[in-house]
Amino acid sequence: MFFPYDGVDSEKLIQMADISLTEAKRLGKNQYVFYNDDLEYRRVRKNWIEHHLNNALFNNEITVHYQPIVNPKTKVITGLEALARWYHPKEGAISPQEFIDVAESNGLIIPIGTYIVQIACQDLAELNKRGFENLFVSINLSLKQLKHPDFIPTVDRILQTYGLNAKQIQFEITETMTLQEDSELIKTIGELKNKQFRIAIDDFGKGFSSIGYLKQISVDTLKIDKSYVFNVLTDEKLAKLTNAIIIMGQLLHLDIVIEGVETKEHLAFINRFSNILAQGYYFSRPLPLEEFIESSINRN
Ligand code: G
Ligand code: MN
Repeated sequence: MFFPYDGVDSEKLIQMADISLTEAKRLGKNQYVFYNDDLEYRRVRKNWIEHHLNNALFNNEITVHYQPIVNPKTKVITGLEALARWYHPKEGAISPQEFIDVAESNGLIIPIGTYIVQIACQDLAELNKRGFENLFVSINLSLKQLKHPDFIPTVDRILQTYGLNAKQIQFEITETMTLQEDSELIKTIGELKNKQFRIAIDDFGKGFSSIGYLKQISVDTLKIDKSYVFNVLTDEKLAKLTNAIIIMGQLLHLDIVIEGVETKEHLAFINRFSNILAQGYYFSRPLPLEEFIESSINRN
């Protein structure tokens, strides 16, 4: 960035330099990045989010929607992924990728994460009461949340409040969480397993550490990253890799969920495999609880 064209106050200039540096790092080694309009837009947006996130939680602007996880052949729903949504009365929808990132960096992920677990459990109890007794709810966790010493006691307390069984709850952790040599984290995941919670690896195959994960922790489910199904129709190598991941997962007796199934063609591809689960817009978008209940009642 250039003084004085991009800004005159030092705080803003430092922030711009920081954003340019982050962008350069994102692009790879030995890069430089000039500050530009796109980065400026992101800076302003990030500041806005930081400023409004705290109130969002207290004003109930953050809600939880549910996306069905289905057997793609029979369309039977086995579970629901709980997904956070933020709708600001003036600004409209703010995507979870945007606000979860900010929440991770300023610590708000702890109260937001607890809130999501609480709502998901409350809704699961409601589902059980209304006859959906065999579903599980799958909840995304952030590394910070999982590392917080109060995480397990908080989850225990919420479970007790709603009289739920841990078997109906799955926690999704992503492979970007570095487990390497983090024995504390591995212990926490082991403790969750002992308490009968299900553990899923989310976005499996997106990063570099997937197999390492399977060596270190015991999990129940692999959720194959959306980028696989998006490209299997045109990329033969990726199709074979997908096949290999499914075989590996099944050898390990894991549930396999194919994420991002959007079209009939995607469905035809995944229907070549047996005993897998799938999730994506083809089956359903994430829905508010009541809409999910209504649509399932109408379907039957
Ligand atoms: O990282 P994770 O797999 O938890 O991300 C889930 C996100 O993916 C949610 O925000 C959800 O709305 C989105 N999503 C769910 N199904 C589809 C799909 O079929 N296509 C695309 N592009 N996104 C999806
Ligand atoms: Mn997920």
